[in-house]
Amino acid sequence: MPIQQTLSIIKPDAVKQNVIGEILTRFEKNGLSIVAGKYLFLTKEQAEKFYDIHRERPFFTDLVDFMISGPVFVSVLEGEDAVLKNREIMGATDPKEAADGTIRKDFAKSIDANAVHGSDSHENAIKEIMFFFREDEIISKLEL
Ligand code: IDP
Ligand code: MG
Repeated sequence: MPIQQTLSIIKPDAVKQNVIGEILTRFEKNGLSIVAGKYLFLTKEQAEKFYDIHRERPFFTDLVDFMISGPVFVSVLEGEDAVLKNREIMGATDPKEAADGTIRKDFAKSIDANAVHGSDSHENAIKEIMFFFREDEIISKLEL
């Protein structure tokens, strides 16, 4: 499997629980490296644009309101098969269905407030990384 990068967002519910460090540790313990990161408060316009693919879904307004309810921690994770690996570490969208030991099982309260976002494909990972980071803000381990 190739070395990939993927975008992670620690959502406002997890930031409020003060578990940014615990969540980042799970990525690192599972072979992913944090190669870029920033703590920020999304604007409504940013949240709407980021979740544009869900614009027609009934939960879109709630999703945007939730994502701007507090600061988030956005990072780029790098490692072998990073997109899929991150999705495995995150667990299912609905924490009720998330496997034991996953982030969503341990930190998410509901399908709306589900602790983390992770890119769902290599193509979307590239788009999502570019949404938040300039090229010079990412320091790949491959370049060191
Ligand atoms: P994902 O975050 O696991 O990739 P998506 O289907 O891409 O899940 O949905 C994006 C986000 O929208 C979810 O993480 C969740 O916060 C929210 N969401 C998805 N489905 C529902 C729903 O049925 N009700 C409320 N919120 C939802
Ligand atoms: Mg998704």
